[in-house]
Amino acid sequence: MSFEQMWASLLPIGRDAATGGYHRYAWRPAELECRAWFVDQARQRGLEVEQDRNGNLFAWWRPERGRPRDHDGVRRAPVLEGDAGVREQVHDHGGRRGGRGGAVLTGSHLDSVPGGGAFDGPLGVVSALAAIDRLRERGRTPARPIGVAVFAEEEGARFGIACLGSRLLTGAIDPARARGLRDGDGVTLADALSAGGVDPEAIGRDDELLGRIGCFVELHVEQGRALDVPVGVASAIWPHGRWRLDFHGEGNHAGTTRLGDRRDPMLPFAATVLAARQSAERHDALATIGKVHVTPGGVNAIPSHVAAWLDARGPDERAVLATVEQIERAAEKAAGEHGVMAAMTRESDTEIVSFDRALRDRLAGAIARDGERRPPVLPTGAGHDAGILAAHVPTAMLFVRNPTGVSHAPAEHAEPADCLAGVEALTAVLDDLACDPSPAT
Ligand code: HGY
Ligand code: MN
Ligand code: MN
Repeated sequence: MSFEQMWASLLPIGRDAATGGYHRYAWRPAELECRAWFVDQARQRGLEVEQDRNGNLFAWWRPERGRPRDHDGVRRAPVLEGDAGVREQVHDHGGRRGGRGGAVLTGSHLDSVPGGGAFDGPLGVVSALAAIDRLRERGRTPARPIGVAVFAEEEGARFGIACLGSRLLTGAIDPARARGLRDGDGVTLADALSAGGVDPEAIGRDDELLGRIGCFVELHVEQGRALDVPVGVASAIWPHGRWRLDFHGEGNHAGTTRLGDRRDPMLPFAATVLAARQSAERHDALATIGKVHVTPGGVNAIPSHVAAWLDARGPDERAVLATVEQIERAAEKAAGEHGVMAAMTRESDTEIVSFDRALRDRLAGAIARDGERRPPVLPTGAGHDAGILAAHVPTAMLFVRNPTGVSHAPAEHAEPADCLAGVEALTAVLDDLACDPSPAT
């Protein structure tokens, strides 16, 4: 199946016909269908499918048995070499042998935000499978395993923590805390995993699997308007996090409660939304409140409780924290003025990620060698599993141009020609990192 055919076959799954937005939530039917689609595609290619202890999927293309694992690179020394499980720093700067063992992992995720776009996640997975096809068409074979990953619950749209699958794999979240996470219907992650055939007691850091990964290269649609050529390389991910705000007031009748007698949590909530915007502007950061639950949610009832979720990000960690602190103070102040109790809890945070310099340069070199000009290098405000993996293995990202600049919404887009340029770039990268030097080069 070509890239276009794979893309077309995945496209209808979880799509809202009215809006064109996607609803693919971890372990829900649409996302399970996407996972089944991936397993089917992997098996059609004879790749070995593995589901790890944390519900992440991997499709492996392994070197043929009997092939030598090590070789002397003449023009293109591998970043990865040695026995799987040997983990050393990459210190390959431009052609000399760097020491590292393990597989070259690529891939991304198949879950979506509510009403999300088609490209965020799936583009990386479909491109990875298409890149393997291209390598095979060209008679290339891996000298070390190439893996395609589908990480679970990257968006955190169901259980609240973004990159949950990769956080569990790397030990970035306590498994007991993860098991207790609840979705909007009160279902725990433990129960959702059990229903999906994953033993919730077995989740958590997986050193054996991590030890098999030599490096990770995630291809992703660019999520702003920062790229004016088809393909770019990521330099960094901005620090970002999520906080929950709770405003507890007093439920009462909308028609009989005098204004002065009310303890309406909606009022400090509204003040906090405005404060978030002002605070972000003051600190050169970003702050968004995009999700709110009002209890009980009656038109003719003063709410008893408002829960809201704040997403804050920015190029500078201190600025992000200063933004959030100011929002918290504003929430407390506004709550006090209305007889409401306010509380803010941090749900997740991710420090600034600077991608591995040597691997990033290696990617740029491989793409340029392929006849393309050297790709631009750019940071992003969007989070990715690559950002979590980066603390454990050399990690890099490729971005594919997004002409609308829209993401997490139906208008998210990448032109077919740019998608194919992304596949070609990823093919060159995988060839460079994982295959023996070709006789022609
Ligand atoms: O929320 C994010 O930045 C990402 O798209 N998961
Ligand atoms: Mn996303
Ligand atoms: Mn994504």
